[in-house]
Amino acid sequence: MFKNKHRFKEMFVSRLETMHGKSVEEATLTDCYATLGSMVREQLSKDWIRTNDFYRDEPTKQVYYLSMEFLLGKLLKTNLVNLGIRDLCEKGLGDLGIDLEAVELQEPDAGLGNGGLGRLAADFMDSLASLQLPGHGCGIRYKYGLFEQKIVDGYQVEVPDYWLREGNVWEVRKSDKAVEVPFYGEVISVTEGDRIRYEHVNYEPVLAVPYDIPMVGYENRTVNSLRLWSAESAIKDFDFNQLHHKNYHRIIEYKRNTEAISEFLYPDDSTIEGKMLRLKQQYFMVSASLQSILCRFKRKNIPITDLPNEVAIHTNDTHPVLAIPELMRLLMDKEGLGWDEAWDVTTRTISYTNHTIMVEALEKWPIDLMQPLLPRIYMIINEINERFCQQLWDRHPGEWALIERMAIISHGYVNMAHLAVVGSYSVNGVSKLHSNILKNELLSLFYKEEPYKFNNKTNGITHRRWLLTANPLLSKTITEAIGPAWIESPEELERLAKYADDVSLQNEFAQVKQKNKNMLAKKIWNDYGIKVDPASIFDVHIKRMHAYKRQLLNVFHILDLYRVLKDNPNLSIVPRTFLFGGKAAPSYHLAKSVVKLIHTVAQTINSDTTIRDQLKVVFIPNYGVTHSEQIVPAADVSEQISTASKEASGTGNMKFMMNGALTIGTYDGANIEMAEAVGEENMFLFGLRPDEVIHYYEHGGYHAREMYNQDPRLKHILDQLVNGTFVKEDVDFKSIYYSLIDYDEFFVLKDFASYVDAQHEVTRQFHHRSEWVRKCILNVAHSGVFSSDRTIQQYAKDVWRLTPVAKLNHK
Ligand code: 26V
Repeated sequence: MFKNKHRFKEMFVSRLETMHGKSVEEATLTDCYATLGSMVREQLSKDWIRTNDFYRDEPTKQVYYLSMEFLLGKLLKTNLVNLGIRDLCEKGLGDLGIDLEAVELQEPDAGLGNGGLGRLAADFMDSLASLQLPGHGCGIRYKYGLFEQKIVDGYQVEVPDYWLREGNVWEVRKSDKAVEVPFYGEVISVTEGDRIRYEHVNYEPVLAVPYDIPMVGYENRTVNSLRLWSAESAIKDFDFNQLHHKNYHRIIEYKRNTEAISEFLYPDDSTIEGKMLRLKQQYFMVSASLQSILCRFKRKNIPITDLPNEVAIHTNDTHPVLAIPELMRLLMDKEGLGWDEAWDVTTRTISYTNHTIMVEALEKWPIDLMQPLLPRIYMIINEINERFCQQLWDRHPGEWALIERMAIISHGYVNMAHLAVVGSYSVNGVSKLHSNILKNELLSLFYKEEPYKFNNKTNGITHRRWLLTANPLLSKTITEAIGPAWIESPEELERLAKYADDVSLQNEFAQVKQKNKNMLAKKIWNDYGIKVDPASIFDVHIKRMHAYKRQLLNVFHILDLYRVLKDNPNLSIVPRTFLFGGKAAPSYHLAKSVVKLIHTVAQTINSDTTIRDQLKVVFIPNYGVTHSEQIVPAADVSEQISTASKEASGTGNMKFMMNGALTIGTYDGANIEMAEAVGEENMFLFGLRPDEVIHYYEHGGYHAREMYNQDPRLKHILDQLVNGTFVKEDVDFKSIYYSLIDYDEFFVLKDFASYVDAQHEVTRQFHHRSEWVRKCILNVAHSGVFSSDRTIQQYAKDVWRLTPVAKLNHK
């Protein structure tokens, strides 16, 4: 590592000169970022190679985490922290008149994910490396990440996110490790002695080129890899030039179609639009990853049937579940195994996590789409289905309806969740509640057949990024109170609990929160020109925009508060700042209308001087990982108000808890386990319980219009949406109005009263400063169990059966 500050400065100056031909005085912050980034990558490359060599030479089981999304955010800061050199760099750069924080902010966010599922994958990478577990990510190197959200006249406008514009210092292209992925073509059978072998011919090859990104462990010299695949033309430039003019256009089209595969991340977490390209992406990632995994495994010269002892392959939701038929294909067609042997290996290698019960997000591929694109894969899925249905028939003779409901292929579609459950040895949900819903509702028929496959792994977040790095002030306070052990063992945070009543610790906590709020207020002023009162309650709702996450419920509470203030001009309340942030899928009109509504409400309230700045509403545009890191440490109140049963787990909820915000939330996802950990009295829980919601669904919902008629507050709010209060042309808000009055699928009106009561309680308790801060301390103290280290240890032990490689430290 950089030996000392003096040496670091010398290296930095000289690297700046060679890379950019500039002196320190001339250098821009971007130059400094590129320079420091390249120095850091160089520094970690020795450990990276060493880790790889170790994994190659030692008999250690590896896990490969297949995910269509890795929402990495920025890497420089965490890499510096994990390498233990951030202080040195900060001081060294400080001497040169350069602000490290400003340099770090130059890095573009790697936004290769939609939300929770993608960020979870990134947090898992951090925990795997920090726990010295041999685990790697496999994904796609999208040229464009999740769209950039611009707000024009209050509306969301999507702009492509070309995050690779200035290159990516962290990635290493490995052309020699490229593999070919076959699309289209036909399958022929070849008889070889007493067996039939299938061959996929006349296919269109796509070259998959890997780019590896180092995943740095926390102060342990372990550097794992995230391998992201890029799609390229499989036709060499030479052949390209030789091609006859007549073919030219076809070749150009092929090249364009090929490169399109790794061009865009699908910005949709609720529907499966643009289906063909998405399916191509999935197979592309899965096939390339499996080919490279098998290639690495085969270098060990052990029988292929030993694969499950050496390798675990995890599928992050159903998106990579073509891994099941693809592994079958490789084992049978390339390695010569028979069906039964291949099936045995496959079903002992692959495991699956479900991340949602929202029906729209459960993937089903039309056969008409899959069969021509992936003929061999479809053939294998068909065979898996046939055998599975036969097995069901043997167990439940004559039960046609049951078999139809469980089939992998039915009514012209391939049901990916069914394929996932049948083809893997472990199926898990991401919170206790969600795992129970899988067992008792969504996948109950499968649970009855193979109960032993089902288990729970409650999500977690990396406390290194979300507390240690994102909230240095709080980290320092915690370390001063209980020592630094929590950094390695986050469950040690528990020791804070006994100081919850300690007035001096309470003061420290309060001061830290205030400083973080001041910083955020300053940023909001600088970036958006909105003045927010740092003494007000910072009430934060940041996550993807979705009806089930109920940003609307929050807006309705704001509108209600606003009405109260308007009706009582002399009333003084605890001032509140409501912060929103989140992207809506481009085709999700209702969610986009809610973005517009928030802006409209913000404009009305923020410009109304009669309420004397007691309310402010701010929408942070283009919400992403970096915003989250800046906002979470400054939050007083964390909004986790999804319709009970709908949020599989949530991970934002854990980030706020760990940073000492109090949660206002429903009995949903991991909120319930947070309450178990910290005690319900230290949160603000409200609303329908999951079983009540499920009961309503089973009985056709409830009468939303009655709520509207009964509660004058609701009537007033809803009428405002359509009576011209906000804008003359209320088209957008009319759709919101009718979505609630007609059906109210997510129980916004039903939970309104209970939510408003809970919010009153928030206000009441915020007055009692000492009591409030005591609760903040208790939340932090009991948040250790939500570290992704705990989650990953559970996966490693119960699902993947891995052992840490502590030896790496001492080499
Ligand atoms: C579905 C699709 C369908 C095709 C287009 C692209 C796309 C992208 C994502 C999804 C499913 C998203 C599921 C998801 O993000 N679930 C979230 O997972 C978090 C981590 O487990 C969990 O905390 C959240 O509660 C859950 O909503």
